[in-house]
Amino acid sequence: MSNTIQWFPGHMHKARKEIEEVLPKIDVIIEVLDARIPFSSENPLIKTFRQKNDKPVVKVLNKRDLADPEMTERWIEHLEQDQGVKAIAITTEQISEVQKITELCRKLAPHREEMGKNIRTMIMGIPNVGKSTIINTLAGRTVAVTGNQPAVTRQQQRINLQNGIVLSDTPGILWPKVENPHSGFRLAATGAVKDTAMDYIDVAFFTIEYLMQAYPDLIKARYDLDDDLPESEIELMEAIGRKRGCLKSGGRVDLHKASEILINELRNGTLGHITMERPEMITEELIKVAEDNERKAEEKAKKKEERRKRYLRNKR
Ligand SMILES: Nc1nc2c(ncn2[C@@H]2O[C@H](COP(=O)(O)OP(=O)(O)O)[C@@H](O)[C@H]2O)c(=O)[nH]1
Ligand SMILES: [Mg+2]
Repeated sequence: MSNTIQWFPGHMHKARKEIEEVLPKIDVIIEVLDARIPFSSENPLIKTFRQKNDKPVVKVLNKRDLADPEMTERWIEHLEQDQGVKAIAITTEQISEVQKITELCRKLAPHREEMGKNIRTMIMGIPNVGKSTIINTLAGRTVAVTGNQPAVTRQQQRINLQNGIVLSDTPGILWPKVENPHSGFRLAATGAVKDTAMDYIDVAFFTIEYLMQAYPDLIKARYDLDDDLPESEIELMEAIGRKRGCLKSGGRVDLHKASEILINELRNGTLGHITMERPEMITEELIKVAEDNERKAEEKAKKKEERRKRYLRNKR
């Protein structure tokens, strides 16, 4: 299984340097996450920034309109266990919800208001979580370009909201995590990362495996399937394909077409309100990723030792 999300260490380094330069003049970080994947849509650097500079953070779970409301509640509770963190779920479709972000900023930096000074905030997050839409909504006008923007350097935005809050955009681009392969799949499935070189079929199989245990009723309802869902991912994908007429000559199911349908319907919400990860799943995954890394390191050390022995033998 290959993880194909583009990762540019050079860009990352530049973003990091630029952010670290401005952070001392920031009072509150506004970290925007995708409510469907609150863990996978994090950028690991933000936590480092926050802890090193001792900055409070508002974690905004955006696109809650697509997520499972019960899971969103659990994520908020989980995220707020961290010191200096307030979490809120919003959809940019509701202006009143977006405006609540500024209320939380005030709660996190009361000393600035007491001094009669603006609260200086910085909005951070991986691409596509809705940062620009939030900025425009708070500004009440279009100041940031939204939608599918190529990863180019733009001018940094800084807007005085005229309500005691100054909002700046992150300089540079913060990429999502790439170490956890599950996160890669979830980012692709939700459309957080669009044109990955990932195969639709791989993404769909990963997705259906999760959905068949987490949201079987939504799958049954959407694809008009019997109460007993097939046990394997491939059978289920075939059943979905047959229901949607994705057939190749000879009557075989066109798995690629079926996969596209599943992924598109997940992304645009027609499948229902779905959250692709739960707090307790993540703990297990992180342990596994750490174990995998350790195993790889051991294998590498072993190979190195074997090479060394071979070399010494040949020399004799
Ligand atoms: N369903 C849904 N889509 C949203 C929401 N907020 C933003 N989007 C969409 O997400 C995409 C990325 O938004 P954008 O603001 O450009 O994200 P940025 O890359 O973080 O600046 C756009 O197509 C937005 O219309 C939301 O609350 N719900
Ligand atoms: Mg943007």
